Amino acid sequence: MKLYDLELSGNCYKIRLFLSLLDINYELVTVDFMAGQHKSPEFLQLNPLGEIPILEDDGLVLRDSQAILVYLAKKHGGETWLPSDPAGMAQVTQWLSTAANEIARGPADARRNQKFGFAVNLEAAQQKAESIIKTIEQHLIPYKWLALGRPTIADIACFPYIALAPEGGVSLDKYPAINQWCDRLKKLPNFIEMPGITAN
Ligand SMILES: N[C@@H](CCC(=O)N[C@@H](CS)C(=O)NCC(=O)O)C(=O)O
Repeated sequence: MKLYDLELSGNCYKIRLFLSLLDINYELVTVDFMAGQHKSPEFLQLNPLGEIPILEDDGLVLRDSQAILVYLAKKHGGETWLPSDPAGMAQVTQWLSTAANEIARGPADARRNQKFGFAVNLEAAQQKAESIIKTIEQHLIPYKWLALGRPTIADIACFPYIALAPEGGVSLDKYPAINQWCDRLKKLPNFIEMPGITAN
């Protein structure tokens, strides 16, 4: 199994983290993002969107971090991380969509601007970040995990860019339930760090 990766990408980190939690060995291919390797003709054959992460496994080429989490959960995680019953699957999937929409256009976009200088409407991204962070805080007050009362790929998909929100100028200081959720994730066996997310 091969993961096309960038260390500073929260979307790539989702996959590295989940592969570690699943205790799966794989080959890491570091993409030279600054040189635009992800837009090269060879790379566009793997992903016409010119984005990472990409997973290659047994001839299958998959783009999109949420789709890759689904694939790994169903291939290696049994019913634990993404159950097959309609209600359970949908309850996890609604958070995968949140990761790809509200979180991507909120805290992830604010960080893209503040950390990497991408042209983003910072004020709009920070407002969206505050809004989704408040929603998640309220959701987590009575619950330990985002869905089903246990760790699932809902948590893995949403965690990186929520935890990295301060790098986009959005503080998490006012959100105790989110901080406790992050601490719970960091205690999962085989948790790994990325720059900006430490284990303690
Ligand atoms: N929906 C995709 C988004 C992936 C994405 O935006 N990746 C960034 C790195 S974190 C990228 O490759 N950006 C290149 C670009 O937008 O041109 C996912 O969840 O994997």
